[in-house]
Amino acid sequence: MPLNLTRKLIAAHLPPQSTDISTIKPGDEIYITIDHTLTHDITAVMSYLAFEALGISRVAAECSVSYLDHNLLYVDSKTPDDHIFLQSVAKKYGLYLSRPGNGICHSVHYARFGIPGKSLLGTDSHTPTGGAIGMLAVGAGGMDVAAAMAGLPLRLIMPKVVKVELIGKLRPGSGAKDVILEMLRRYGVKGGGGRIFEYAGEGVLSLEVPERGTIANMGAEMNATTSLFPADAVVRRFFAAQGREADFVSLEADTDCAYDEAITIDLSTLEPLIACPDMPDNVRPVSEAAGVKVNQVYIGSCTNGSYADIAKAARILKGRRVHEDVSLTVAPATRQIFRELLEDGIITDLIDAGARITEICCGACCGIGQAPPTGGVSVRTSNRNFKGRGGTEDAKLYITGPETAAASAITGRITDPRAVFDCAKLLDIKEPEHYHTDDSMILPPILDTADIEIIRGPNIKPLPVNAAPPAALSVRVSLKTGDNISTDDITPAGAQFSSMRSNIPLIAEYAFSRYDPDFVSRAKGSAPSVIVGGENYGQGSSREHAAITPMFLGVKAVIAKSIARIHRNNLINHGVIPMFFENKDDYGRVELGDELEAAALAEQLKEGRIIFKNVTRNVSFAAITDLTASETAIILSGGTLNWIKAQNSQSSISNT
Ligand code: MIC
Ligand code: SF4
Repeated sequence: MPLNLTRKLIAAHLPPQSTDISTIKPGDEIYITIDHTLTHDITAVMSYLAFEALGISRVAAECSVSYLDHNLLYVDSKTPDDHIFLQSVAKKYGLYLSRPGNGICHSVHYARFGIPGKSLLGTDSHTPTGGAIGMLAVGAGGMDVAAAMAGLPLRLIMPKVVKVELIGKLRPGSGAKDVILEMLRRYGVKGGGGRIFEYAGEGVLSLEVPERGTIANMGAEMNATTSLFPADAVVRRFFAAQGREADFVSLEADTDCAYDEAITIDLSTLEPLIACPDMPDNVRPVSEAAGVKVNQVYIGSCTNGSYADIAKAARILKGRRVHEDVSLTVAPATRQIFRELLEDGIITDLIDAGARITEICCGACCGIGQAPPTGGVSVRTSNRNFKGRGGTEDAKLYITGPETAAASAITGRITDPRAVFDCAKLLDIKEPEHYHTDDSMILPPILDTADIEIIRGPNIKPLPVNAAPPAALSVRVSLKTGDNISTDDITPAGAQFSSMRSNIPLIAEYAFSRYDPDFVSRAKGSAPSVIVGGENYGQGSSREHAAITPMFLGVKAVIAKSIARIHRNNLINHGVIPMFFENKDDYGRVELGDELEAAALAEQLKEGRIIFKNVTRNVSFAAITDLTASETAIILSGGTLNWIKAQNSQSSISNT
């Protein structure tokens, strides 16, 4: 039977004795084996603490890389301490370590480690960037990645495979960012749920690997499981340019294969687009936002920090000056890209124009440095513009491509690049035919690790572990939210907070601090409690702190209209029950502070339907779960760590 590329990759990663791929339907629970893992500094510590707790002596995945790339702004000793810990962990357990300054995890991974056809699990929601080279790349929380490093397969709900047929060619001034912004315009921030977007069609051939990376990367903004491109002649060229042709594997969908859904985008109709505050799907043509006064422009991130992205911006800026009211910062995604830009004189053009070149890292993208001014407007080439994401609560973030960003930096207003530059003059800018390769900032795994000591700074506190849920639950509602609450709302981004990630008791003090500053005291005062959420609760990042900190504060369940994929899994991993209103109108019958009772919680969990009595209002409502049998077992054990340990002890008993 002819298979689409997604199904081919899934079939190749089904553990032995799995059902045949042809019988697997969307919505089925499947397991996939994981070849590569990646972690980064602000999610890694929890993940390696979980890995240590599993008691395994060496990572079991083919290739595991620990990247130090997000928080390089050492505001105090906490983050450098974390980095030393992570470097010692990498040595001890057989991982590669990409040192600070080598580049952003996703951009380095597909260039230096990725292999078409391999699976990749990363503690970051933008791990799907690897789909640019035909990897089956999925974002997850630290616990899932710890399990994958221990050699366990990933539990996944089989998504629908959507064929995204790209036809035509991008016009001058439009770019890959406009393709994914068009997807976001169509699907919205939750419309990709339960879907994998598989790109196909003649238009794909006109997109270079980093452009595909931009598109695959921001599938995360639609809550998609992942996005995938074929490993075709373009990918082969990229591998040759990286000096890695031997790692290239050609991969395409079979002719006449079937898809669950299909859409078409005619690239030649796309004009420059921009996502307006405060959601990535608030997409408009740049011309509609034109004229808004701009204080800050940031060009970089794992989304648009490639050689060609920055070279295009530089060409628009060449011989001109950044507007006096604008701070323009540029951060190439990797050291390799930075070096190419230096060698080609592009960095010179940028600094001549008045750009500030910042460190090679995530930085500004997640509010670690370069916060906009009070009430300011920041135009960014990154991927998320949630409220507060840039580090300033009331700033307005606009997300767009490098051409619009550069044009806006010059005029000081949001500007369609075609209004100030003949964009046909950008068409010759391509990725280098040969990149300078130097992996000296990647420390390879070592074999003899017996004497390696793990160095733990004072900020690294143990990973809290939940207990099994009680038979009956009596709780208060400690928070009621609206729709599209992001993990940035739950666990704020930014330099100060990111440095607290290894210390749950400390970072828990700031849970929801930007959204509702009274949440922590309320949760502590009313523990145990539940959170009531709207649609798409927990969208955005993979940070499991957004599940662990409420759990630490006594939150037993989240009852929402819907919950974003990675966050749902993180809640399960930490024993917090994700539930949904059976009747969405019941959301209106539960208010902050209400007292709820679920008299038969543990029993009803097994049936997936829990009856709550709202004691305060004297009404009852039903909450349902979508837990699979194994997820229910995990919840009943109090989380994944307890569950794996219980499985291990059972199997060692049956093995003896
Ligand atoms: C992000 O882009 O939001 C981050 C920071 O990379 C996160 C990871 C995290 O919050 O720790 C992500 O995308 O998962
Ligand atoms: Fe880093 Fe931003 Fe990419 Fe997240 S989205 S990995 S913070 S550059």
